[in-house]
Amino acid sequence: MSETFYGSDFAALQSFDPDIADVLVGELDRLRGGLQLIASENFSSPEVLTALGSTLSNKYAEGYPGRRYYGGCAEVDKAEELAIERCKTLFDAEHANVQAHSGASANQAVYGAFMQPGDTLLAMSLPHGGHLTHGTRMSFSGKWFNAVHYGVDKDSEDIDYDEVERLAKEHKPKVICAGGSAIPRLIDFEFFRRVADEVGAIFWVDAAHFIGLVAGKAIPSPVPYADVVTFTTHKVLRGPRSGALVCKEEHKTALDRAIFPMMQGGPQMHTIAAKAVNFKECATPEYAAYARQVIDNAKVLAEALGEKGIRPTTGGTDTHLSLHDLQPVLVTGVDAEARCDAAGITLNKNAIPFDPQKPNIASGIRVGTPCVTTQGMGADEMRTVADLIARAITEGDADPEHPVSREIRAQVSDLVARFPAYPR
Ligand code: DSN
Repeated sequence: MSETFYGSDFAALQSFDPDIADVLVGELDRLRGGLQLIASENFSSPEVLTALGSTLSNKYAEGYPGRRYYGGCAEVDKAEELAIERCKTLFDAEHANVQAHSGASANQAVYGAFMQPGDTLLAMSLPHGGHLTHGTRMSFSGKWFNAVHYGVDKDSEDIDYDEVERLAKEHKPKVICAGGSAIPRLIDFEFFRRVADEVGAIFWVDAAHFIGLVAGKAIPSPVPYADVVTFTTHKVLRGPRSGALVCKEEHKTALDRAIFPMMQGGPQMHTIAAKAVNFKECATPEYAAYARQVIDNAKVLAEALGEKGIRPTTGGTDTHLSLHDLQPVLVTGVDAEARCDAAGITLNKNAIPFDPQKPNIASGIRVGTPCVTTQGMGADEMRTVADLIARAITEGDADPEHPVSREIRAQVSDLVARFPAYPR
């Protein structure tokens, strides 16, 4: 191994390009200085970031290990083989493809492998918790495929399983998708498998949000039930910003071909190496404890916000996120997001099921605990966080100089100083 590792040389960057160096420091300060509650974000380890900032970024390696279209791939082949094997072991999967650049590209591969333009997809509707790439009109998936959407039940606010079954029987989709971006409850994968079998559909789980909880064995896995499971690697999982998929052996060739050469060209070998590091991290007992704590924290946070009148939809959560209805406190999602932002709390406005507001206004917020749990916070801190959020939303202001914004920011500062992100 060479003694000098060329990567992560911040002093060199600072000297050559102080403008970008300032952005990197500014972002690190932002992460350290506030509360990060976006449910799809996390803090990757320095080891993951080191692999990302490596010379593997230089390598063209179209193809798969041992079958590349370029010479010089011996080292990157080792990284991809490790990532594949670790991913298969972590999820007890028959096959893994670790080349997707993102969750959206992994999802594209599902369409590429199993559907022709005009074919029917059955998936959860975006305003009820689905995802852009699950057949919304603005996305390729809604433009090129006939998307039929199920939603949540009006009373339980959880997936309307009766509707899933009815629509599947009526429309006979090629693919049925479970998963999304704002689903606080566990999904009944066995039910979806049965319905897919009854109508002869492929069963696809987009596990981007909760795969990190599966990796930590904190919730049941979709892998035994689904034909294919796509996911991102940067949410609860805590890896690099990227995607991957696991599938049954019988779909391996179709999905590998759909990733490359159908949807992507050269894989990002530095990111694949970082995914390998991440999968190794996720196989440790420390990670499993982390995944359980993420859920425990999310439950406490959801309940504590509920006690302040910020109602959790479905009555709570089983996962890393909760969705809250702000209508009882007469504040919109967009205002809540801005008030929290001014108070040093980063979260996002979110549509709630049957939302009377437009998506860019929204009646809700989504909060998640991956970041604060990485920082080491527990139940007591979640109650404090709920107090801070509730005060920012009900008494705060979008102006960072407003006295309430200042006061809450000072309390946020004290809290995060006790649980530093990326300790110095
Ligand atoms: N945009 C991501 C999220 O925040 O949930 C999903 O792709």
